[in-house]
Amino acid sequence: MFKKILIANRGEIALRVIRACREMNIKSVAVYSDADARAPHVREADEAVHIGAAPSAESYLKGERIIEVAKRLGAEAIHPGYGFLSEREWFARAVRDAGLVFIGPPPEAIAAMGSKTEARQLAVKAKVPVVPGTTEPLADAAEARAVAEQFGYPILLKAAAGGGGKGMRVVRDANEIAPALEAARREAKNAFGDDAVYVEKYIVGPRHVEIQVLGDQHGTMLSLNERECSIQRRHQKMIEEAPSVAVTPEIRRAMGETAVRAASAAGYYNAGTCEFLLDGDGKFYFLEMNTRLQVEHPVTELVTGIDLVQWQIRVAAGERLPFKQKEIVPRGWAIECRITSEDPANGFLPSTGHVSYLHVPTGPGVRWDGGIEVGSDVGLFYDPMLAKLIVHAPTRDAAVDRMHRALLELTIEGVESSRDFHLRVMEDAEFRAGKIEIQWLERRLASLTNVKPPGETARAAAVVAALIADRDRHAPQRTNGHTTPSATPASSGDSWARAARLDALR
Ligand code: MV4
Repeated sequence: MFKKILIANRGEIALRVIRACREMNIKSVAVYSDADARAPHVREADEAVHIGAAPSAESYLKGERIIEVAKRLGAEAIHPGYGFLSEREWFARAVRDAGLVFIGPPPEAIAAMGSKTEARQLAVKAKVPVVPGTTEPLADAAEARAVAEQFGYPILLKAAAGGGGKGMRVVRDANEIAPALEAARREAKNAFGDDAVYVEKYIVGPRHVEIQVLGDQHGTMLSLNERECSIQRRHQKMIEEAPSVAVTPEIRRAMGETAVRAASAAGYYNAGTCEFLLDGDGKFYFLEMNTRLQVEHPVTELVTGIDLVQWQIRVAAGERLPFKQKEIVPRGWAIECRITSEDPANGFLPSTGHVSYLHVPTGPGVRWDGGIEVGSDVGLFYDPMLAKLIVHAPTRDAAVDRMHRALLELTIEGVESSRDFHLRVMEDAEFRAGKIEIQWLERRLASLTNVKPPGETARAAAVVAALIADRDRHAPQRTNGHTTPSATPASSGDSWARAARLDALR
């Protein structure tokens, strides 16, 4: 086993990997930018090395510099986390060429899955169902029209180099094809430096369901079953769960076998995720493969009991997976809420500030994978995700209740967060019934972020003003500028207690 691992990342995922290392008696090396000099991952690692200025292009994306640090400090392997260098083929290759181990898939598999058209060709060859469409980039609009006439409108133009919805255009009739193709090409060129676009039939109202796979370097590839990821906004997932209410044991087996076939066809090992669209009839289509550990991996860990990060490290070191597919049975229900520094009451505007108070939920079945603490400064250099709140319970209903309870316990002061938004989702009847698909959140957003009954905001503000006035009468010596509550209480039930608690804190 490795004696020392460098973590080429920051925030909650760096802490997650450091925790796995410590449990495995492996030394950890953190790297950090100017902005992260006092970040928790720097303190928790056994060693930490400054690698550059705050912008990620000058620090967390400096692959060669990070490899130099690993060699100098005697680390044998590098864990890339997610984002940053995690899906850069050149980095995985450079790590290998430096005589170190990249804790992830081989560079060849990253390259094969990085091109959407190449991934589709690979899938078709492996008899993996894909959405009807082309597997080669389009030459012109006439070609797209021919596909549309074969499968019917709407169609979807997609960037071959794409991901995250960039360079994507829905086309509803023949007249829209030419301008949509031009727009998709322009967007793809800007985002990926490659204007290749292909076409698929547009699937209306599907769920986004993905399969976690885990493979060793001796030919074992396992499906760790599905995650339901339909609750997303502008291609950013906000809530994930495992299992999915829409996945029957038959679909689970078929989708799992399909994901294993796709991964094996790419020569994959380590942890990876195959994304699918699942329609209302139980038909599923392979979309793409993410060749990294994903943000939402904890829900899979909680329902399978398998520590994905520890197994990533073990298989990277050459160990064999000791599990059999039939031993992997989902137990209970897990839900994750991404706690971001975005203000739901203000169009999810990114919020910045100094974390002046933090109360983290605990109690039965609650897990907090966080990257902030009291004293953290939340800026705009990196992703707005502050933490993930994850719960596990015997049933979906119990998990929703538990998440609601945990969110009520959560207090973050000094920066706006998505907490209240998540509370409203947990209270939503459609969400509770599991009636969700990829468009659900954007359709419901207005009502979820503005559910205050008329007059409640004013009433809540009046109560808070009275509390503040009362406190100031008893403690007139207060000096700092925090005289108004930073969060407007969002609904009855939790708002009064919270207002009083915030006031007591001040
Ligand atoms: C689709 C689709 C409908 N039909 N492909 C969005 C990002 C990229 N990973 C693929 N995406 C989609 N591809 C066909 N043929 C709908 C989406 C899509 C989506 C997929 C997953 C999660 C959220 C989504 C939100 C909007 C559109």
